[in-house]
Amino acid sequence: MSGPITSAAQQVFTAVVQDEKTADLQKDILDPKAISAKGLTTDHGVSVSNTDHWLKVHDAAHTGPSLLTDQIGREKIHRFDHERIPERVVHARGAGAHGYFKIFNDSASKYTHAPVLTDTSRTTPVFVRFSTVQGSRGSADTVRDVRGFAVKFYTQEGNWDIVGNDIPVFFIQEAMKFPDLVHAVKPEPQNEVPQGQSAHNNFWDYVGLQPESAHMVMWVMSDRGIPRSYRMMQGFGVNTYSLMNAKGKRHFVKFHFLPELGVHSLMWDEALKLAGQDPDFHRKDLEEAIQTGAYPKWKFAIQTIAEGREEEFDFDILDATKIWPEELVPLQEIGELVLNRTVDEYFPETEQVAFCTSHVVPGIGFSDDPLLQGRNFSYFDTQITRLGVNWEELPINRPVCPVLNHQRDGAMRHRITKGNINYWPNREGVGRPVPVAEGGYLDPAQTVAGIKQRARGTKFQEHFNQAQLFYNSLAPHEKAHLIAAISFELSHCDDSIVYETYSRVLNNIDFELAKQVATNVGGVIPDKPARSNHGQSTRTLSQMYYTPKEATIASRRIAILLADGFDKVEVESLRAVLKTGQATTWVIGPRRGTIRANGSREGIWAEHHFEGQRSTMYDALIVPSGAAHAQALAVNGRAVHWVREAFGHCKVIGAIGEGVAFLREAVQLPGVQLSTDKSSNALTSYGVVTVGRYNAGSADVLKIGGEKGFV
Ligand code: HDE
Repeated sequence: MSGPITSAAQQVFTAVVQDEKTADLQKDILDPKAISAKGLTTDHGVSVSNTDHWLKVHDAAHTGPSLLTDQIGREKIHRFDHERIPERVVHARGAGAHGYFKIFNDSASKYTHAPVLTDTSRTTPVFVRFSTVQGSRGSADTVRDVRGFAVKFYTQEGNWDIVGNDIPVFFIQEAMKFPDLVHAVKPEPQNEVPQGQSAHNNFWDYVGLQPESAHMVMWVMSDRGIPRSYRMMQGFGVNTYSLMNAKGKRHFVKFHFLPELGVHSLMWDEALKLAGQDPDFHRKDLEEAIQTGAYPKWKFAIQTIAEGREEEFDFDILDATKIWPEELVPLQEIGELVLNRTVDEYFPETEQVAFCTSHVVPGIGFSDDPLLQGRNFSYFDTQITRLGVNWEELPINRPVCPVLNHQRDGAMRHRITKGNINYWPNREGVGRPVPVAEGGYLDPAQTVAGIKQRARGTKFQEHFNQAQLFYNSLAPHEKAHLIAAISFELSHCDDSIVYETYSRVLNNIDFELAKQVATNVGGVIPDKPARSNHGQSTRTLSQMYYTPKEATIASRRIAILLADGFDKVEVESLRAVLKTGQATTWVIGPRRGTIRANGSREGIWAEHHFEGQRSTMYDALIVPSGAAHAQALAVNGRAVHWVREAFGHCKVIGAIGEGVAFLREAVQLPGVQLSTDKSSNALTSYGVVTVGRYNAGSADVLKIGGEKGFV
């Protein structure tokens, strides 16, 4: 899907990336073209004259044995043998990009003295990695799963990592359960099946026996589990952190990222097809948006609770299976995150980037959230297995501020530290600890008392209130999708204990939900609710709440279906208008090549043929006018299927002139009456916009009308 970067886009791109981290990375960037005069060398820099023939004993007629003595051949093969490193035990598949973070005002100084959150003159470079959780590095992007949303802020006070997800809660309350959860969701041990899916016995067995997962299961089975794009997801820090202001006052805090484009999802049928048609759909989508200059953007917001007020809620504010409802704790939008540069090379950047929840900067701290406490141990440790103990020296991970300490040696040490001092205290005062008053990190003094025991607080015992709150807050079509999703998953479980147990769990959330799922999957159909539904809802949980107020086509992929005999002037002006709105257009035709315009030998180049790319890869499609073109489309089964499938996935469909007749007569969309009345909006809720002959001045007819998800 991604084309070459245009020179104009490249210029914008070079103009905006002169930040400290980009400058820092330049030290390690090799441009092979710039030094190509040197030619090929071994790893120790010696010029190589031949890399294709192993040194061997042979004469003109016979190929003899290869000689171990060939140091060049050996190096090439040995080096290759060691190209792989362990993939992440979770979140193995990901995509990353560079960008920046800026705050709008200094309102957060009430809560924190961290300049990254208070100094309006700063632009902090960031690296963000999005990921799926269950699948391995080569799995598909559009599977149903949680998405990782990990942000590394390269601040002047050191690196700060928010290692978050696109869902605000988690499956478990306690870090120690994590290995069980991950074993249960990952492919089963006996046959390593299934890949990239939670639809199997072990996952549903585990969550059925862990009622604290109920809330999170609702989120993953909702449309949030199949985002349209990484750029259209919320991001959440999930855990409860803390902020400390200049006076030493502490607040508990949750971190949020809100996408400028709103929250949008695929439809399940689309996600399933995309997993085969384009397994890199999200990865390429991120790259394409940045390269066309439609930079992904999020508002950054915090929720804060003053220390001392933590007991005022009917849930424990340290419990990661609970949200802090926004009616109780409003969001405060304080900054903006923008991604404006793709990586130069995947492995050294996206694969080697390593996040740690324990990476905070002065003014930001932790809480006793038991999940967070465990995570603070885990991340550093896992990076040692993946990358070695000196992983923080790797270019993508090293801070932009100076690093000085007496940690030394270890495999792959890069830095060379001068002098004879590698300990503290020392007679020369080298590498002295920094007093808190001068910016040293402060661990606040806290009174801690209690009985040493393996337990969790009382409010941690309640698991269904917020699962109900979430379910009640969904729009009817979102509920229908959720029921279909759980039914899909439980249908893939062939152990009756598993699907029967889970239908019982669902009855603690909602009676109708439990009945419908149990009916679909052959579970235990309840005759009465296991627990009454409290009936409460909150509008910020439905993803419909995040639809942008102003409809936008920015970064949307619009297909133009053409066959020979179309109206060239119309299509060219159409493309120009869509480009102004920052959408990308793609001509799809009966062949890759020039599609001839009406009455002309000239035409327009089709980037793909109908078979090569499917409607699933586009957000909208347009059928322009032209009698011969419309007739040719009408007799092409694949073209007709293209439109029908797009309709089934609630895509916006535009048609002009004879294109309308093609829709009406050949495609025959079920239940839809086509209108050529441009002023009529009646059909937009079906995802269909029909227009009369295209008027070059009016782009409004092409607005993305039907919100995906309405059926
Ligand atoms: Fe992670 N998690 N996690 N996790 N997690 C990892 O670290 C872990 C949890 C999240 O793009 C690992 O570098 C434990 C919650 C993301 O590189 C590992 C627990 C949330 C990423 C690890 C959790 C996350 C990871 C594997 C329970 C959302 C990918 C590789 C206590 C807030 C970051 C790695 C990237 C990765 C441990 C739970 C998000 C093993 C022990 C909750 C986005 O350290």
